Amino acid sequence: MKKKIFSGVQPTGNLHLGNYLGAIKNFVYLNNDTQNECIFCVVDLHAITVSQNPKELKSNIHETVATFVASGIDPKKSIIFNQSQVSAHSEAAWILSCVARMGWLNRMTQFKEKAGKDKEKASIGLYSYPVLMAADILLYDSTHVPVGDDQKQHLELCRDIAQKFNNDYKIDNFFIVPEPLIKKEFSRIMSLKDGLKKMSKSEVSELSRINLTDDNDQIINKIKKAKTDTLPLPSTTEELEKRPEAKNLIGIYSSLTNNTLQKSIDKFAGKNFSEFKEKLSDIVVNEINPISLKIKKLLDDKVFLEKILKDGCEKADEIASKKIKKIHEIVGF
Ligand code: AQP
Repeated sequence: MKKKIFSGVQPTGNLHLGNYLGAIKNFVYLNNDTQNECIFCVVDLHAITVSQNPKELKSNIHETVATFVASGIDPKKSIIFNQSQVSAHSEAAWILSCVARMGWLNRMTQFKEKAGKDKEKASIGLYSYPVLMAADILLYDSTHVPVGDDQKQHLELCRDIAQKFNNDYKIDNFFIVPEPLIKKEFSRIMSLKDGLKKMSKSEVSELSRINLTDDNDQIINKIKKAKTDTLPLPSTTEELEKRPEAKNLIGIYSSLTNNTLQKSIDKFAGKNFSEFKEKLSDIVVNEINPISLKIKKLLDDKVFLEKILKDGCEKADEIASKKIKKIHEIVGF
């Protein structure tokens, strides 16, 4: 049985090392396996759950497609499209929002984090975001969803929605209950300025993240300025656990070198951060520089990027419109 893979990335600019290591690198790996049918979506409907500048949104959509391709996703093997161009997503989201329960959504920690103290002023879209995410996934009978650790709770909600719909309408397996694909280690990359906060596109400080469009000097400078403690690097995982900034940097190193955490600890135990940071900079530059150069080149060819989206939309629409038609029949429209 072929695995049906679906995942999305918001075109909110500043795609970073966290998005790459938590999600996009895994997309590339899945794209390269001929046993998989992959769909990678630029989730622009999700992006407008917080205010966006329309001109920037358009260019961020292009940047996200360019990042997918520059990282190694082949648009001939995988479907790449933007969500707003396939109307079944919005339609299915409404129907599924009549299946999802308020109590389930009230538990979503990402809404609490993003809405902050002023929940009353958050958009309804930000609150119901996970229902749209469920629609995205379920429309394509996706069996597996590669995401970073921060999306785990939303995926559990998607599974609950699929099961409740199947039960309510008494149709076994109409919606496939998808499995998360979350890497065991290094699935949450943290801010370079605070090892307890996730690396994020919307963080104001540029020094908190390594953008995939950063040049070599920017990367080296950001790693040099990354927060650390004053002790030498630890020699055990127990000690590392208590030092979030060191854990994050060692985690990034391990992820990029395909090493276990233990191997990286053994390599740098007792060394000072300046020596380690030099090695880390080399590894990050080595991985990100070719991607950064390709992104810039692809962004000069908007016609090519638009063609990828147009072709992808046609393929995605063909699948999604069949599914939404069946959903209409099931609910009695
Ligand atoms: N820090 C992270 N570590 C590991 N994985 C991450 N992802 C995001 N941040 C990290 C994963 O990247 C994929 C795309 O994320 P997204 O852009 O759709 O949404 P997000 O999780 O809201 O990303 P950000 O950077 O935190 O954006 P803002 O600041 O706009 O909210 C997802 O698979 C996600 O898990």
